[in-house]
Amino acid sequence: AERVEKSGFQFIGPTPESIRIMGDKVSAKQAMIKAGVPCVPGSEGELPDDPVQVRRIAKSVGYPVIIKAAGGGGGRGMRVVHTEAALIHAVQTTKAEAGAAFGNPAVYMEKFLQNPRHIEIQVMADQFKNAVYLGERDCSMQRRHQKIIEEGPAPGIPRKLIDKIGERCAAACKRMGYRGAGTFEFLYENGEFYFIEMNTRVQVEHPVTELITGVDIVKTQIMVAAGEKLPFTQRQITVKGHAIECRINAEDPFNFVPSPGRITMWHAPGGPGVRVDSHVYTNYFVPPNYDSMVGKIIVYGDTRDQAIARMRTALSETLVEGISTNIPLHRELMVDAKFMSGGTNIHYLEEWIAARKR
Ligand code: MV4
Repeated sequence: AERVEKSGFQFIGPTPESIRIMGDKVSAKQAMIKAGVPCVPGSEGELPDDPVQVRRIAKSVGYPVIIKAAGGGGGRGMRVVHTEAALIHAVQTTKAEAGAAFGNPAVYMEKFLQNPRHIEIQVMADQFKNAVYLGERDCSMQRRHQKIIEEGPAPGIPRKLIDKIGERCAAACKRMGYRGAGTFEFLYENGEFYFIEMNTRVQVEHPVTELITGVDIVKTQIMVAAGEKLPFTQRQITVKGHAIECRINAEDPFNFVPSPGRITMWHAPGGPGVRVDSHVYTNYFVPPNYDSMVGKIIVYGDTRDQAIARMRTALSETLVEGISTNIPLHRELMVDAKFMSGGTNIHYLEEWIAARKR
């Protein structure tokens, strides 16, 4: 679904109008400010051409700042600036790259948050202005903007705060007439949420939310796309238990080089609270020209500790022969003390890999 939507071919999903608004990060942010969704402090719109004004905005926001392409997203078209001396060159370079890459040279500025977590809120809406939020996912465990582990609920974040932000997200959906499944991405630092962008699609990590809410997101997406009403209200939604997803990639677990080829043996794990989403079977050929994800193992537990225990067992039961996968990486992370405590930030995995001993 993600590849289909990113290709620009609309199959089942939100209206082209909401996809257009959210595809431009400047207009997305302006819509969120109007709807009362908290955003990262910054330029509140496209940066002007006048260097004097750009310097003034950066000074009032405070360094470090980040310059982002309006047409970017997912980590493309961004540049961090630490000093006024580097500012104007960085803005010009980011604009030139954005024009070439996205066909839109517009850029905006935000305060650069140094150690945030990546927390996202799942929403669903119908064409009758009903909208609900389905709790949150913590997607901080990523490498080079590729998520590898997602979980929900987010460890250590008060439910009352999630509810407050979730209500704002649902209200924003109603205001803009959003339909379908959507995700509001936030950075979370020092107890505060800051909206960064919205994804107008069903995402890879949606099973985490399906397990902790009991909502079938794909079924509901198809229902609302066909013009039906949302089959539940906000009051009927509760978050219960804990879910963790490990993305299984066909790649070397140490140097991350892709490992396409024939899978000579595939055995998926099972048992209570274990779900596997994959298209793979014994003798399946992993093609070399697509992304390397070959499946997802998702576990549910009454508590986070039980979910982790189930994931360890599930990973140990999984057999993949003929190619390399990142399962050894996941097995190490599931016994890592910092992961087990919960609440690691977006830099943790890359720092952990750099310090990892083989
Ligand atoms: C940021 C940020 C710090 N401060 N914005 C990267 C992907 C894109 N969705 C937004 N990104 C970031 N925006 C401000 N104002 C740090 C990142 C970022 C990041 C965000 C989420 C998950 C992983 C990340 C890895 C590096 C940088």
